[in-house]
Amino acid sequence: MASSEMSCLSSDDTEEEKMLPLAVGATKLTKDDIERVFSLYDRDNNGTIENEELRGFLKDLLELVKKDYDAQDLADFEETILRGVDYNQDGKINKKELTMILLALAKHNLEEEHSSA
Ligand SMILES: [Ca+2]
Ligand SMILES: [Ca+2]
Repeated sequence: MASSEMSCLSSDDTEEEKMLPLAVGATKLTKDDIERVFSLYDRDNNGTIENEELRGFLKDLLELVKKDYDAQDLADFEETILRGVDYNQDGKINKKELTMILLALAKHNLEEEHSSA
């Protein structure tokens, strides 16, 4: 009957590739992309990206849009993101909220010339 073969769930993460779909300039996001990004950052799998997870996510995001950033930029960025997409105001990013961020980013990639000094 059911041959339980213990399908190996062990993930070798030898390669340290953190490829965000938007890094390659994707303007079309699939549900898979979002799932992938979400699970990449939601390390404890509790359904939200928060605290250090959020910090890491924001850092990666900021690097995409800005090469030179400092702690202040990161703090501003976090505030902007949370104010913009944290609909339930819990200071965490859930999958729905992440979707909004990724969509906004994809749009940003398109427009690209929104330079505010
Ligand atoms: Ca989490
Ligand atoms: Ca939230």
